[in-house]
Amino acid sequence: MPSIVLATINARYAHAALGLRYLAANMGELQVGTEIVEFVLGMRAADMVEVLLARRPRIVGLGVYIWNAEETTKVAALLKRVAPEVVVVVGGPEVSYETGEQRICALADYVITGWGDLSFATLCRAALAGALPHGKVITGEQPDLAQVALPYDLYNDEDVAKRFLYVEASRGCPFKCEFCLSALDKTAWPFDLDRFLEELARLHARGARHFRFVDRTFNLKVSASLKILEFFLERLDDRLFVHFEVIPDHLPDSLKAAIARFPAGVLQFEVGIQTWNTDVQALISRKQDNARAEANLQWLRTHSNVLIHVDLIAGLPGEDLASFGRGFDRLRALAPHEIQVGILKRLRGTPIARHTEAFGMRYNPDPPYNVLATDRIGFTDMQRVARFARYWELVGNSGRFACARVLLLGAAPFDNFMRFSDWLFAQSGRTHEIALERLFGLMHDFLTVERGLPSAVVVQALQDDYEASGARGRLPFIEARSRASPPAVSSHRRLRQQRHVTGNG
Ligand code: B12
Ligand code: SF4
Repeated sequence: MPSIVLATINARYAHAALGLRYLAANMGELQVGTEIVEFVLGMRAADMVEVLLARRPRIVGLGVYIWNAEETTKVAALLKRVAPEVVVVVGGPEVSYETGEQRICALADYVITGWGDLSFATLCRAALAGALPHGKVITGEQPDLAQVALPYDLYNDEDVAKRFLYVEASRGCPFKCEFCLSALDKTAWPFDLDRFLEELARLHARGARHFRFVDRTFNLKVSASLKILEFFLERLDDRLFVHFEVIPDHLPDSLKAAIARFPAGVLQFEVGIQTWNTDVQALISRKQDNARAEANLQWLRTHSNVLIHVDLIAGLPGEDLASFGRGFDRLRALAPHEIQVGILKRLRGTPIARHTEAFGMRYNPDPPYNVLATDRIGFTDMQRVARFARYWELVGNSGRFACARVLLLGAAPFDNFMRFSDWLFAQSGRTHEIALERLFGLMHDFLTVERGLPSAVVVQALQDDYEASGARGRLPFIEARSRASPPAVSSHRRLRQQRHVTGNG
């Protein structure tokens, strides 16, 4: 039985927790008595506590992040109620700042802020020796990365076969974007590259093919980026998939040459644009050369096979809806594979808080701390943007409406999609769980009735999308409508009606 359990609630099963594996890898002599237990959002707190207590731990360490803060608070509360003798330690980005304001910190016996790699083991040693420290909040020690044991052997065979494997070639970020927690880092610290690549090679030899780099900026130090890309170029196969977070305005020719050698389906870049508005960029201390970013995105789209996801943030201080819309259209013109529209969040500890009063920023007091209104975007419009973001995932990013999307966006993507989004919500009253086939029908109605596009054109586009999704036969809403035709109508007339709808007549 382990005496120490390290647990967290992941956003989904596919996301394995790298942070806990670092802690476990650095437990030293305590490692044999340490077990990692991972949960997934949606599980009941009492059931999680039962799983934890079944291990009869003396210490439970909980990894707390924005996506699991509320659930983990419930776990900590139940744990301390049922088994008060268990020492509960919390750590992770969510409890690294504003600890005095959080119920989970009040419930826990100890809070380790920041890096936990070495400090968790130190605390456990003290606790097991009966020498518990007095203060509750412990500042995590920043380790010399050369001294940190790498955690990759702790990915088990199931992780290797079925989950995203998070890997880390560097920690920290030298930039200071005020909405981001990494703005608090002084710089970026690299792991020894050869040592890291040896670990990657071992994972690859065990069958791992899905790697996600958590480095804040993969292309910061080009010599290291090139070496990593070379590593993967030497191991290309049909299953390989590698994800990187990339800054958009830094793609020197040597890097482009390496990127261009990858076939389709291997590389995915998440590129933060966040805003094109230079006044807003200045306000939030984001240094970005827009012209260069634009040229690089264009290059990636036309000269490489990289799958490009670009992030935009709505609700930044100083940005109104019109400016956000212009930014969306500017990005759309560059045709990235996905645009990820996020609503600004006030993450605990981030410097963006300094703009709260001047820009009338009203944030949700509970996770995910999304902005509800600003002096330029009122609550009602922010709600509209949030629905826009959700529907954009369904229609714009899902890849299911490649043909119909062209009709939908037309020459004014933001305005047209916002109109669709408002209409769709009025019709359906929901942003989740809209059956795909119903969505096809609603798209048809919007494009024909609201936008006045010819039915034949719309049906053809939707039918093409439907077939591209692997479905056979006619679109179900057309089928349903033809079935619903009154029996008195002659088959000849029914056929004519049907042709009218399908555009084949
Ligand atoms: C992977 C990831 C995700 C995954 C989820 C992973 C999972 N396990 O489920 C996905 C893609 C789903 C995701 C989504 C989001 N994420 Co995210 N994500 C990350 C990312 C890139 C990597 C995390 C990681 O493995 N880091 C490497 C390890 C080594 O660091 P670490 O986890 O921080 O762990 C260290 C310490 O925190 C501490 N520690 C960790 N656990 C414990 C436990 C104990 C007991 C102790 C003592 C210490 C300790 O010690 C570790 C070693 O030093 C980070 C950025 C980053 N590079 O860290 C952002 C990050 C965690 N995400 C962040 C945010 C804001 C989000 C989103 C809200 C973004 C959005 N869409 O707007 C969403 C929320 C999703 C939701 N469902 O609500 C913020 C977190 C803010 C917060 N307070 O938690 C981060 C830090 C990014 C940032 N720079 O702002 N994310
Ligand atoms: S948004 Fe990206 S570049 Fe800016 S501080 Fe965060 S990680 Fe660094």
